[in-house]
Amino acid sequence: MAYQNLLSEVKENILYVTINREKALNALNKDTLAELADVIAFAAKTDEVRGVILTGAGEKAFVAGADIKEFSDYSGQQGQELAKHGHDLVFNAIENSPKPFIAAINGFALGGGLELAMACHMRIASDNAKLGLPEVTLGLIPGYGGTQRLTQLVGKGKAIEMITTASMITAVDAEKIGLVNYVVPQMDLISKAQEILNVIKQRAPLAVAAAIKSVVASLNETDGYVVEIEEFGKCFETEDFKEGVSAFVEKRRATFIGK
Ligand code: CO8
Repeated sequence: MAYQNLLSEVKENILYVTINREKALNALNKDTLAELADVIAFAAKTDEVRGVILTGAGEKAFVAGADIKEFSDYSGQQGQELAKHGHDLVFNAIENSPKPFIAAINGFALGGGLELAMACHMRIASDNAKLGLPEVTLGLIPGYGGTQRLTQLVGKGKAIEMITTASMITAVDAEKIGLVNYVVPQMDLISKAQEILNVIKQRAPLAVAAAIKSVVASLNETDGYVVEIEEFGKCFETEDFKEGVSAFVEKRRATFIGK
């Protein structure tokens, strides 16, 4: 499969997917999301694929979020549509995949990047990784399932603290609160993910798929996702959103006015 923004290959029944926009810290633009949707669908329907390892190119970032430059002038309606589209084709598609997905978090996992990792069934972080949901610094909230999945993984108190402070946490702290399964040196990241998938490969594929489906079914609060998409769209109508994005692009601190 030849993609512009992804590297992908199947080796020994494992599909390796690398988001390959290193200069933009692997930020998720529309084209990357479309390619991810394609490769996720491929994984689901291809018997040869028994598990997926998803990572980012380079040693600095897994994914530094949705591509801020792309959505800077979106309306509320466009924001909602983008979020809904992403939920359906990428984030929920990963979570509902019959094949286990492991996020190998090789650096920053921020905003949509952490949301992507949280949609995966397991997360392994390298010891230099930093994780966070910085959307409120842009006048937004997480729009790719982050308010729901972070709460499921770490509980309400920690989730609200992380989302409202927008603070990044270290990989070690992420492991302490259950946000990642393991922390390993960067050079061991992929081999740790392989080790887990090599065990799963020996198990019954239909039972593995049924187990994933059942665990995911126990967690999903559909209404929460609907609320998140609506609230996310409303953020685009605020002056603070324009200010947050301008400040990011101009590399300065944002001044918010609460409108
Ligand atoms: N989008 C676009 N470009 C980005 C992004 C991003 N999320 N992150 C980094 N980049 C670009 C930078 O603009 C820079 O490009 P250039 O060289 O052209 O100026 C390049 O990547 C390198 O980044 P920095 O120079 O900033 O690198 P630093 O080492 O100084 O800082 C950080 C690294 C701390 C990761 C910093 O880049 C940063 O704060 N990035 C933004 C993180 C962020 O706010 N992420 C959340 C985005 S919003 C989001 O994900 C919403 C999800 C829901 C969306 C739903 C539908 C729209």
